[in-house]
Amino acid sequence: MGMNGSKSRGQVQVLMLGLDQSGKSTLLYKLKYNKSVVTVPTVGFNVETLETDRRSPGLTIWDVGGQRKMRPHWKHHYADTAGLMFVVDSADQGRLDEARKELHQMLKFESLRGVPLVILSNKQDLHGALSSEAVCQRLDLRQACEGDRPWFIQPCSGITGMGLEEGFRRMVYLIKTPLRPTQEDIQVKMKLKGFRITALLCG
Ligand SMILES: Nc1nc2c(ncn2[C@@H]2O[C@H](COP(=O)(O)OP(=O)(O)OP(=O)(O)O)[C@@H](O)[C@H]2O)c(=O)[nH]1
Ligand SMILES: [Mg+2]
Repeated sequence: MGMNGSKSRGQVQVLMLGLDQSGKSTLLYKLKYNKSVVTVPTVGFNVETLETDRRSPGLTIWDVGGQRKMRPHWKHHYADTAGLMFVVDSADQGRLDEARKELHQMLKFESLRGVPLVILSNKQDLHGALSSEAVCQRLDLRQACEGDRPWFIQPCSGITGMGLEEGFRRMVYLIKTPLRPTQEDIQVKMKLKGFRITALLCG
């Protein structure tokens, strides 16, 4: 993955969410421009594209503001999302319960059913940052993703850049290798797209 690669095949939308101050905008600009920028809380959203290799779709990253007043708007971005990234400040233990609640609430939406999830366990450069396993437990990730959601937790730092490329590569991998959909998934997806089953064939 890079900034100036050749044209990739198609473009998919990746939604990046997380509490305010978790570091979403910082890590996005670090990855895209290799720069540490001074951010302000995002009101609305930022959109950036990331190039991938020739065989993978390019990523359009939607970085949506995470302040409490912004969170009711998250759901307006769920349609057509191929991948979810949820960023947590792994050094701020006091807000992990709040992060868990927001994450679990988001994952309940039908339109996000089966959409792969990468947790970016950010701010690993700070003293006291929790390990992936500890963050996984605090977010109750196994329970949140049980069933048909592929997921991965990636430690990273938006300041040093550590782990960022790996996290987005993992996202591409999960998007490209979906789990085999179950009958129920197909029915739900068809319903969401407005298909109706008008006749039942009886044997
Ligand atoms: N030490 C450290 N600080 C970070 C890291 N990532 C972001 N920060 C800092 O955290 C603060 C918030 O970063 P933002 O990128 O604005 O956070 P955000 O998640 O986009 O916040 P909203 O736009 O309000 O949702 C800034 O002061 C960043 O410099 C990191 O990996 N390590
Ligand atoms: Mg932001």
